Amino acid sequence: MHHESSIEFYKRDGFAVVRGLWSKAEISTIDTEVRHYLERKIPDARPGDFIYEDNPEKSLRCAFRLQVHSDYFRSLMQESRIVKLVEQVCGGAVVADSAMLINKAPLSSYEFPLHQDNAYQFWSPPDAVAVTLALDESSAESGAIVCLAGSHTGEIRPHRPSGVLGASRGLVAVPRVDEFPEVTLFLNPGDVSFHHVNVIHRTGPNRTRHPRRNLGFAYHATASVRDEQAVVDYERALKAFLQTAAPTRT
Ligand SMILES: O=C(O)CCC(=O)C(=O)O
Repeated sequence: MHHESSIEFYKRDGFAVVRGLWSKAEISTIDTEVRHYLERKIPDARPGDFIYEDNPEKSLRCAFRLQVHSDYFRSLMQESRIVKLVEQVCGGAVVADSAMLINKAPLSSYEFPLHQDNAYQFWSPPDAVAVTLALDESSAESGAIVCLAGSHTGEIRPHRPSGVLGASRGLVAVPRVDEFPEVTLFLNPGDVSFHHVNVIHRTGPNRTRHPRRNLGFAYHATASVRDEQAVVDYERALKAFLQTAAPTRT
């Protein structure tokens, strides 16, 4: 594996992919842990920790804050394989913040519109990274992440509430097509992608008959600070949105 070239790629484009960081056997263990997590009752779950599709099956869309509810996923988020890579791209020590599961159920139509993660994470300087560990195949048909190459070097652009449950904010104005090339992050189970918190990205619908599940982990450099007031304001707005819009599972 050529991690050095991934790091160069990340610095230039704002994202990179590392193939086969987890083996097939390890992914099968993680898969079992995900299933157990979703079957078990989480007594202290907060509204918004689980987001469901508004379909008859009420399929899972996102599970947030896995690190709070599960020792297993907290350890996975802190695994040295990922942390070392993140430290290399951030150029120093990092803190692991959160773990989530993002599911695109078979034939689910929801899209995450173009956005920058730092529009709701508020890190300054923006030395923070989102890591995606693929549990299933990500393709253009299954709703892979699409990044705009080089967009991480710009500022955070104006965002507005997206109306999409699980993907709270989207860009107000779509960048011109010639501004940044679009790159689809094709992933196989066990592959990892990492993207800068300022990189503009989106995901499409899943047009396949198979689930497309990713684990997402967030990290920030120890030297970065978060605008805590902005976080509080954002979370208040998000809570209000979830109360009006979120389908519940009975
Ligand atoms: O679908 C995914 O795995 C990633 C979605 C996304 O854009 C994000 O979490 O910021």
